[in-house]
Amino acid sequence: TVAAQAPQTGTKTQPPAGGDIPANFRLPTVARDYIKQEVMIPMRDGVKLHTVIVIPKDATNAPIVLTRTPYNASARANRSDSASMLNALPLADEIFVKGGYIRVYQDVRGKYGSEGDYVVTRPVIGPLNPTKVDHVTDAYDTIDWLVNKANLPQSNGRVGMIGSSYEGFTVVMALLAPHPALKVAAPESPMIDGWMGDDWFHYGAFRLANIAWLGGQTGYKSGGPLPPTGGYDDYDNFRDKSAGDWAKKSGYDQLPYWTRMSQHPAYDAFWQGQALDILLAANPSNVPTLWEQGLWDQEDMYGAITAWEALKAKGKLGNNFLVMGPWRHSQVNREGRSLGPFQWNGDTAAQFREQMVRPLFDQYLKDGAPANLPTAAIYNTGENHWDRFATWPLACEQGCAAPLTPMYLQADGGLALAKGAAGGDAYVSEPAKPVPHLPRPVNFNDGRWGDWLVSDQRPADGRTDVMTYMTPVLTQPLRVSGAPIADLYAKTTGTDGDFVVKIIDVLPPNVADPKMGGYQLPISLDIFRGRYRDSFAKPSAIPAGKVQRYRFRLPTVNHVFQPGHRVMVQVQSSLFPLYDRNPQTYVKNIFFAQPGDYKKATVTIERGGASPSAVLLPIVPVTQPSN
Ligand code: PG9
Repeated sequence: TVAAQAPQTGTKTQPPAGGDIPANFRLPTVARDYIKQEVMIPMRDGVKLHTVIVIPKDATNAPIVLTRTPYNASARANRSDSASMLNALPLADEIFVKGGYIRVYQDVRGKYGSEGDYVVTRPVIGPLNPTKVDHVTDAYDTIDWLVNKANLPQSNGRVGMIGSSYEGFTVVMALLAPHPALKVAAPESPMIDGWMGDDWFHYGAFRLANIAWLGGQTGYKSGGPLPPTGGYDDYDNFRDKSAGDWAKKSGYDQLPYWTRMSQHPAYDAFWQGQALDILLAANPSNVPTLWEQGLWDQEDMYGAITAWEALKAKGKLGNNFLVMGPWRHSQVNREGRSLGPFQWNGDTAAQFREQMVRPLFDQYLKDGAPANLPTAAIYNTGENHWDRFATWPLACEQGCAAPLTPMYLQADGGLALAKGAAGGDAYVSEPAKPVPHLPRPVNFNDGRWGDWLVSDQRPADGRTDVMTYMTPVLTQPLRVSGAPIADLYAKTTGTDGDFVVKIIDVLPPNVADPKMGGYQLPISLDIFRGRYRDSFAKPSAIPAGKVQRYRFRLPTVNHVFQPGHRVMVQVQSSLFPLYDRNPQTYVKNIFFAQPGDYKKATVTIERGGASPSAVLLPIVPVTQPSN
């Protein structure tokens, strides 16, 4: 045994009576450089909305930046419990903190701290919303309260709005009848049309990847667990049942929005009445607006560019600016140096915030210098730099300096500008073995969702149910700047079917990073549900065995294929589990297809002759004047 040493005189060696936890432990107070107020702002119907206001300590005459969110305003305004406003607010707020702005986050009605009823992407007042309130009125009433000096004496009475995705949707809603104090807006990848190409469907194909969101968002006022999915591999979890069966098993028959959505699988009045590009074009605002969208936005790939184009058609380019960067969904508010294995020229997201958002907000909220934004700033993903455009797109079907150029599918997997001989390529599309959108096991939460749109397409290339067409090795650079169109002629032995078209940049076999040699980088891809080939509102069965045309627009690109690369097109009939499986038998509502409806079909992609399947590319000379 070791004998205990005698303690030195004057040192405490024994715990105090009561143990080591003092009765009252108080942390030293550190002076915060901001004031945080949590207030309940009354709306016109008496409902009060929970609002977090973060004010720089000595602010006077400061502009306000507002975000309206379904994702917990308190948490959004509290990245960390820091005494520094810079650290307390999200990274993307750095520009506003440095600029001395007042930052406001508000819970939308019915979520987290706000009173009232929550309605998913609540439509504007009218046939789809019988109440007297919507996000237009809630934004208006909130801004009215914020600019009242009696409520917020530190403000200069001017407000900007910013937000991504759902938070971008609430920005756009505010623009439909803006409060006079709303001086500038930045909708970032806003949800504009849930059916055409944003969160819920793409051209009628349902996005299973978002189904869990609905459980988390509408199962609870303040968040809660998502429905159990079964095993790890979502490919298996969703393969043996329809979306409707999955939803039923997950308790979704208790969720009113699921019921509404699943009763409206087509582009009927329910979706048309919510299409914000149409509502904006009918009532364009004069608020300077910066529309942002990622070129590889895996969630809201449709909204910003479509809304901007609708406003352009209304002659409103004077106050509407477009920015598209090399980003996944909402990456614009984080770091933007890379996406998947692709490295960009610096932190492109910080460049957006510091060189585009901040100058525009400073101009209109602080009388700063003119921001001098171009009509469109679009990252050139092949040459790795920003391009500034006085007009956009550079090529399109009608009304652009250049038309679209067909690149035809050819025999033996060829792809060329000249139309080839008539023929066809057949494959069996088997609903029991759909083409995975990522190599299995694919779990929606495995960390690959954000980058999946730049994932290597080689695992699909070579499958017997994926048709691959490719140009020879390019000897000259090839520039595409605009929105390509997929123009397929195909027949199927089924009575319904999906068509996925991908435009791919194939890297040379030998590149500086050897493992990137031969990488198949998708630059634009989408899915189209065949039943909507003649009408999005009124689907119809595909006549089995008869050639039909499937023509649909693909996401916008600004890309240069470099010499040594090849252009590839892949065509397939499923993209699962991201999109639900098409039973390939015409049924009234695919959400509720029965197991016996899912049938194999032989699909033939026609080439040349009277059925010249092609992708129509916005090809333009490599150097283009930019501003
Ligand atoms: N993309 C998400 C979403 C928006 C609107 C409806 C449903 C989902 C989001 O990131 O907010």
